[in-house]
Amino acid sequence: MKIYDTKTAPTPRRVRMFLAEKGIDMDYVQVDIQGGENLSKEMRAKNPIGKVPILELDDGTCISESDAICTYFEALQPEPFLFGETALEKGQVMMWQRQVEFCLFMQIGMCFQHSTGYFKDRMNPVPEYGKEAGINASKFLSVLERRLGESEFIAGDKFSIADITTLCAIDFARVVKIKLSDEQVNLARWYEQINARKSARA
Ligand SMILES: N[C@@H](CCC(=O)N[C@@H](CS)C(=O)NCC(=O)O)C(=O)O
Repeated sequence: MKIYDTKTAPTPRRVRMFLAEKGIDMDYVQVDIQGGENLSKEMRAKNPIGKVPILELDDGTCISESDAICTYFEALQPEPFLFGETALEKGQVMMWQRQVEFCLFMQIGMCFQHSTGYFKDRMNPVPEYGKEAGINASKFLSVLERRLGESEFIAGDKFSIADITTLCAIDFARVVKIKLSDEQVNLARWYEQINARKSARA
């Protein structure tokens, strides 16, 4: 079993951190996405949309999409529960996970791609869209600031995949100069706590 990974990219980091939390060892194969290695015929045979991460099982079966890979490992080894344990926790984790993905992670990704032209060899950057996406991401940080004023973790009183996704998004946001503001004290408290976990170095 192995995972096609790119050490510098935010989405594969989510999976590395998730597996570190579970204590699952993995063989990681580095893919040069800036050089376009992910777009080769071989890689597209593993994931037709040419993105990392990709989990390849020993029989050659591939699972792409970071959430799908994490879901697979949660089913194989449920504890520690990172998608919630009870029905209520599962619902709340998934609710926050999706909101963080759509309103923060993806917005930061679009801001990066459209304002830096990093992938201009394979897409048409639209700088105005990049700017708008950055504004959207900053607005959602305010939502999280309020949330963390009433909750220890993003999805409730337990650490979950929603915290992993948020940490990876906020760290990557530095590349496009989106940072927590000095007033966001709840986010700062939460960040310090999550960033101190051993898995954050995975
Ligand atoms: N929804 C996918 C997103 C995967 C994704 O966008 N990966 C980026 C790295 S963070 C990538 O492979 N980019 C290469 C490219 O766009 O050519 C997931 O969660 O796995």
